[in-house]
Amino acid sequence: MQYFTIQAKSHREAIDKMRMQHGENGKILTYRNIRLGGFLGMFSKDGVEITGYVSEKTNPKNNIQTEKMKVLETAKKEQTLNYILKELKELKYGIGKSMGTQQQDPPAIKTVKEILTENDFSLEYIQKITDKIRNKFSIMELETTNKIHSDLIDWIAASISIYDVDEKTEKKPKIMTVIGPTGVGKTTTVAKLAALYGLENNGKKPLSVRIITIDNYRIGAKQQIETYGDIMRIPVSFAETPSDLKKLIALYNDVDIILIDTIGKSQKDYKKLAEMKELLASCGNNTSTILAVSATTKYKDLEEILQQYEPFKYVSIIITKLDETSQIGNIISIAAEKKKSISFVTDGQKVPQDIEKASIMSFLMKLEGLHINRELLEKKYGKREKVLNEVWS
Ligand SMILES: Nc1nc2c(ncn2[C@@H]2O[C@H](COP(=O)(O)OP(=O)(O)O)[C@@H](O)[C@H]2O)c(=O)[nH]1
Ligand SMILES: [Mg+2]
Repeated sequence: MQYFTIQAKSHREAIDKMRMQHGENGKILTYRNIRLGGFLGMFSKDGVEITGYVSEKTNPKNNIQTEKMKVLETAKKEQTLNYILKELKELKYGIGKSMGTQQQDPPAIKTVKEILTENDFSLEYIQKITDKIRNKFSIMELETTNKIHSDLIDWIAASISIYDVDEKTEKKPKIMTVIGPTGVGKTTTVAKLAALYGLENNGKKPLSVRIITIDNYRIGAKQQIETYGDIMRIPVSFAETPSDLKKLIALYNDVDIILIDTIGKSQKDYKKLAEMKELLASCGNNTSTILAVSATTKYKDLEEILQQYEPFKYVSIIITKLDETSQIGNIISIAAEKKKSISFVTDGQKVPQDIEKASIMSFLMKLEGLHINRELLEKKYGKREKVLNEVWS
């Protein structure tokens, strides 16, 4: 039981003080008149003193009153309040998570999940990004997306790895082999690449380029690449066996670039894939194999394709058909998770202009639902490189 003693100038004031401190639960036990203040018995005044105790019986109405009083008391202790506020600000959602407590997503996390899902990012990717956000930002900051927006873009940008084919100085001739599933646009891309390197472009001196195709299986395939070769005046040859391929490469020993277009086989056709691998093995070590995948492919299928082509030891990826989709999260996710770099992107059927060297910006510009400040981001990540002017269409 809690007891109290209250002194005041009058009975009324003593009761008021007691109500202030203890609400309706203050009960009076004794009452007496006293002298208050003064100095050596002089100048003192009449007063009263009450003693009493705090009843533990609670009355809901009074309780609210008491609570209010308590809050006001605490509010006065500003220092304490500021301290609590500071602690709260620094409290991260990640902490609660690591303690295994279930909690609702704060607004910013919810929004980010929605945006990334809309863009077709994988669950694993979304999880990684939201973990980063939780660990960096406080509960207060996660009330809106304002604070996290630019970090989100930076993290996405950081997850994209670009492969610059031209930076790698290999000895001549440089052999680029394009592999990948049927219909993704390998042949079209080889024609675009041939133009990119073999035609005069933006004042750059054209390189000597040769095309070899080992796609002799499909009717019309031969004609398709030959037509491109004719228009660009770039020689096209055909190889059916490893020895054909070896002979051709030896023949082109002084050119700058040899582009090899390959058979488009389903990634499920293991036998054909193995045959092709054997054939390509005769190209030697100076080959940079590039896997072409279409941006329109589902994440799950991309996973399987990347896996099936793993034995070819491709060094980079070309993303085709970027024009056919507005969601590119699938591509960014799979490349990030499998640690693959992207060398080119193609965004249309027109040969040769619908190709560009992959750049961070070419992906960021396609993200939906994020505020992309192009100028600012270009300063950070460089411009997109539209490599070809319209030579012909
Ligand atoms: N929209 C679009 N279509 C493309 C692109 N690249 C290739 N294609 C088309 O995809 C189809 C298959 O292309 P092809 O080069 O024959 O594919 P391959 O079987 O891998 O050699 C053709 O109709 C091409 O015009 C691209 O970037 N965007
Ligand atoms: Mg083809």
